Parts: sequence; structure tokens; C-alpha cells
Amino acid sequence: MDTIKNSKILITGGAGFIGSNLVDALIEDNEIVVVDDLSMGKIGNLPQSQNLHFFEHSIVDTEFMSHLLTEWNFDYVFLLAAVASVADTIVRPVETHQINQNANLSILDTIRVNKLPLKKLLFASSAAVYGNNPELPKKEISPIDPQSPYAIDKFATERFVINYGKLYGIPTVATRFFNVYGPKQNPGSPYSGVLSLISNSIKNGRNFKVFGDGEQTRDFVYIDDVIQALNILMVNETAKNDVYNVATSQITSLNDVIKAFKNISGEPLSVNYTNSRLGDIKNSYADISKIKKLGFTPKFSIIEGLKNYWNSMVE
Ligand code: UD2
Repeated sequence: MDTIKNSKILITGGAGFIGSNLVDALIEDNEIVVVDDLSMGKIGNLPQSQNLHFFEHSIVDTEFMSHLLTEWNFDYVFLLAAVASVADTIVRPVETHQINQNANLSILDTIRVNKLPLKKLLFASSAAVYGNNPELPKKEISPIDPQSPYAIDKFATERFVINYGKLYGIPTVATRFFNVYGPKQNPGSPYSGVLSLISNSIKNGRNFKVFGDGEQTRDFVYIDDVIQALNILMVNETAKNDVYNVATSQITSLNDVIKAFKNISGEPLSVNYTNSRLGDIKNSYADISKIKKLGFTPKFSIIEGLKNYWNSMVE
């Protein structure tokens, strides 16, 4: 597998769910700088290692970020920091725009102005950019319909990242994550990933509320497959100034996932059904042929992923 080695890496949002799993995967063979304001991430997500340098800082501090970038001369930059809750961006559109778009644009511009010779920069975009477009599966060339400040910022920043690459010769890539799940996902808000909420309900013997009839479908992708995708996109030189879906292309309904999780955990879970969530999409799954051409093969079925996830929680 293509894996980053012997490199200096910056991971913004590195104490969060995806970021900290990425740190775990790369820490042994690389020197990693994490910038995270711990608004969603947790210091406890990070490993103890001499190869890790942690800065509790917001990426909105452009002076700090620009200093860091010019001082360290990173080989690889992962831009994962974001206000990840769609609902939060609807409540605070201007404030979250500073984080989800402007801060990332400043990072790109520091790289441009200082001609920093990085090997690649990756930005985490989202399947949210497809919005309610009913076309399935969602291809990277499918029409987009970003409907929240979150999705608008993700799409706009994705375009800045790709086109800064083309205009100024910076190797960049963007990912559109579908429904990522796995260890360390924060179940702290009602808009956290549904599998983190279900696992939390099972663990604490609490009732779980399904919005709608539970027949909505999603493309759930296990975190280890996401890490595989991130490594490939960084190391493979043909992945340049372009965007890739990161998913499995497998369709699972919420009812099926609840049933599977109950079986795997062997624990009871009481479920009740309530009205659909406003703005929810009914079905979503990705066409992943583009990233498969680079060698990506999802290894975790939903059952295998849920088993790993549950085992990590009861360890
Ligand atoms: C995902 C992303 C979101 C945005 C969106 C774009 C996550 C966590 N969220 O939202 O950021 O990119 O895709 O389409 O990846 N549900 C329940 N009960 C609960 C919580 C959720 O029934 O307590 C349902 C929810 O109504 C939805 C499904 O579970 O139908 C998945 O919810 P989600 O919030 O995990 O993910 P999604 O696809 O709505």
C-alpha cells in the first residue's frame, strides 16, 4: 500500500476523529505537527510520542499558521480542521465561514506567496456538496447542490484548493467523505455521526431515536478505509489538483445498521421512530471508480467495520 514515510506532516484538526486516527497511522514513520483548538477534538485522542508536536490553536490565527508553515517546511499538509456540524454552521454562518473557508484560504496563500515546496496538500471536503440532487450513485462530476453554510464552504474551499493547484503549481487534492465511522468519533452532538450515537446509546443503555422510518440509506465507510484513501491520495502523483469521493459504494439502510450493531454487541437497544429530520436526504451512495483507479480498495464491510468499532469500545 502507498504510505507516507520519513516526512514532515501538518494535520489541522489532528485531535479530531479522522485526524487522530490519521496521526495513529502515521506517527511511527513520520514527524507530525497537529494544530487543533480542541473545540471538537480531544487531547486524549492523541498518542504519546516524540514524533508528535501538538499546538492547541485555532487555524483562524493566520499569523500563527503562516509562521508554522514557513518554519517547518512540511512535506505534506492535511487540512482536516472544521466546524463539522452542519447545524452549527446554520446557527453561526459568518463565524464558521472564517474557519471552514477563510482560514484554509490563508494557508493556501501562505504556501503560494512563500513558494513552499510541499509534496502535497489535501483538503477534506464532504458529500454534503451533492445536497439533494437525486442522481445515484454520486459521481465527482454529478451536479452539486450545497444547501448549508457547511456545504457551501466545503465546496468553495475544495475549488480554491484544486485551482490554487492549477494556477500556482501547488500539488493539491480534495476528498469528498461520505459517512465515516469508527473509534474516536465524538458522539457529543445530535448531529454527530449516527453510528457514534447508536454505539453511545447501546453503551449507556439509552433509547435511540430514528428520524423517519429508518429506511434511509447511507454509504458508511470505516475509518481504516479512509486512512487508506488518504495515504493513496497523498502519495500517488497522478492524484493532483482534483477531487475524489471517499466511500465504499455499498448501500446500507439505517434499520439494517441498527440490527447489525445489536447483533454484534449482543446488547439490547430500544429504538423508537419519530418524524424525519428537516433537510435529511433519503438515499446516498458514492461512485468510487475514480479513486479505485488509483488502487483504493475498501477492506471493511459494514459488519466488519462495526465489529472493529465495537471491540475498540469494550477493550
Ligand atoms: C452526513 C454528514 C453531514 C453532511 C451530510 C451530507 C456525518 C456525521 N454527517 O449527514 O456532515 O455531510 O452527510 O449529506 O457524516 N439519524 C437518526 N437518529 C439520530 C441521528 C441521525 O435517525 O439520532 C439519521 C439521520 O436522520 C440520517 C441518518 O441517520 O438519516 C444519518 O445521519 P448522520 O447525521 O450520521 O449523517 P447524514 O448522512 O445525515
